Amino acid sequence: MRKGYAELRVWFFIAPFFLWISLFAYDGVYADYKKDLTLPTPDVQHVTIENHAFTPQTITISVNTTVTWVNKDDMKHTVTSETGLFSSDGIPPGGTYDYQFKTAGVYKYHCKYHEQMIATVVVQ
Ligand SMILES: [Cu+2]
Repeated sequence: MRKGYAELRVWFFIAPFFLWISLFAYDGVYADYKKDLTLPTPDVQHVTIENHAFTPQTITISVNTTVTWVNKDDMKHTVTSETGLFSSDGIPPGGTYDYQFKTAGVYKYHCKYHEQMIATVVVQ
């Protein structure tokens, strides 16, 4: 048997090992890469506007959570902060309004059109 052929046979057995090692290493590098690319996704919570009420009437969320109000009534409502911090325009039936709460606190709000519609967002 010629020497060159023997070496080729050795590589035939060794090469898959190197391939396996390199794939393993790549997987580790790629996992780190993916981890770096993954930004924290902002949390979103929903409040439903239905039957002239906000549900839940008090929602407790963590800082940086966005609240999306969904109007399921057949008339316009607003989401209006007691302090003027945020205020939607009239949200039409089927419409939504988003607000992101970046500071801990207790935020009372109401609907401009219907005084009895009051609710609270607690940010902690
Ligand atoms: Cu209203």
